[in-house]
Amino acid sequence: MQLRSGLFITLEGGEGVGKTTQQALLAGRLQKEGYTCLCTREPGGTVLGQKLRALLLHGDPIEPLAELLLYAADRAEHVQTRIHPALAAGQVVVCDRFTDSTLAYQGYGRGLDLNLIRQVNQLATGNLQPHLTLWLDLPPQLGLKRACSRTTSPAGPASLPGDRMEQAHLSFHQRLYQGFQELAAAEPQRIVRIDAQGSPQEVAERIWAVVKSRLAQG
Ligand code: T5A
Repeated sequence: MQLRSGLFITLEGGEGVGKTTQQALLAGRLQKEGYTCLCTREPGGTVLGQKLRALLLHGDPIEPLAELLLYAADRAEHVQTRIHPALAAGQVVVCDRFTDSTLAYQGYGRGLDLNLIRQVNQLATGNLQPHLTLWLDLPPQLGLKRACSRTTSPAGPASLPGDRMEQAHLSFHQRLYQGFQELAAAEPQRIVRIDAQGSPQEVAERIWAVVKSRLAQG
């Protein structure tokens, strides 16, 4: 099934809230209903983006402004080469993180000016905004616990060290959690809060109820 101008859905939230898991479940559901779906992510949705992702998450420390601009470079390439073409072809784009992550992490988390970030976001996206943003709401302690369990082998020791953001202090994660709360309150038409507690299937049902209703609006 093709939509006239595509549908752009983003998944947002803190570390380990279940975005990747829910992206796969949502894509499966959409495909079952006959929609063509592009699953992508930021950072790292393009060849250039994969190189930037390695620098951003596993490279040497980066100054906050430089970090902001690298996320913007990843996004500009991603929007132009993947997201716009998929939307133009009438597909549903399901993107794991987008501009709200920059406001939450670089703004509320790192302390960069929110208006500056909005300007950089506008430049990088050419003003493209998601039609629907699903904010997976999970207290930061629970999300970090889930993220840690993913990088820890059953035998005990972590098989991979957490990335730069996962290693940040809990107060950083609490600030960005507050950021997502404020962003959702400011744009209730676009950003829908999803309770991310419960089993993956339970969360997927909550998400599907919202997406189904958005699809019904055409
Ligand atoms: N970033 C990104 C910025 O700072 N600025 C920006 O502008 C952008 C775009 C990206 C990092 O970049 C930063 C933010 C991030 O730190 P990432 O790896 O893409 O890094 O993002 P993460 O949030 O770190 O992704 P995670 O993989 O850690 O978390 P997810 O995708 O939210 O969670 P998921 O699905 O991988 O699940 C984590 C674990 O929990 C289990 C899963 O099986 C997995 O083990 N799980 C559940 N367990 C119990 N109940 C459920 N309902 C569960 N759902 C999943």
